[in-house]
Amino acid sequence: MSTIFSRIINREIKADIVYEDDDILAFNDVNPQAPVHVLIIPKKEIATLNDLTEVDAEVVGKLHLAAAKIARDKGFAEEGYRVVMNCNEKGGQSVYHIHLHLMGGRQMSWPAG
Ligand code: DGP
Repeated sequence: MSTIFSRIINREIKADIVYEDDDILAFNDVNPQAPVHVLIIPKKEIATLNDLTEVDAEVVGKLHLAAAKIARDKGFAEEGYRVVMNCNEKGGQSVYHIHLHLMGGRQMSWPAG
């Protein structure tokens, strides 16, 4: 089932896009939890981490490569940052189109809440 992220991919809803290629899109989170908080998503609709199959391996790798590139471009790759993907209700997922959160620009704590 399509989510609001498909509407962002299709430019039906505005987002502050920071990176795009044929397979993925990255845009600023509407409710940032860090000075930089970017969501990196595949253009393919995949609801949760549980729905990934072998054919998705490359695009999942590309999500992480994009995270590192954006961190470098924004200047905090060396000091450090966090990437996280929430899965289902207890994992804190609210939009059912997989997305990597990239957060940087502040000290992260552990364990995550
Ligand atoms: P998660 O809880 O892991 O499913 O994260 C979903 C994130 O998506 C949350 O941090 C807020 C963000 N978000 C939800 N709707 C929109 C939207 O319409 N635009 C943008 N830019 N971000 C959104």
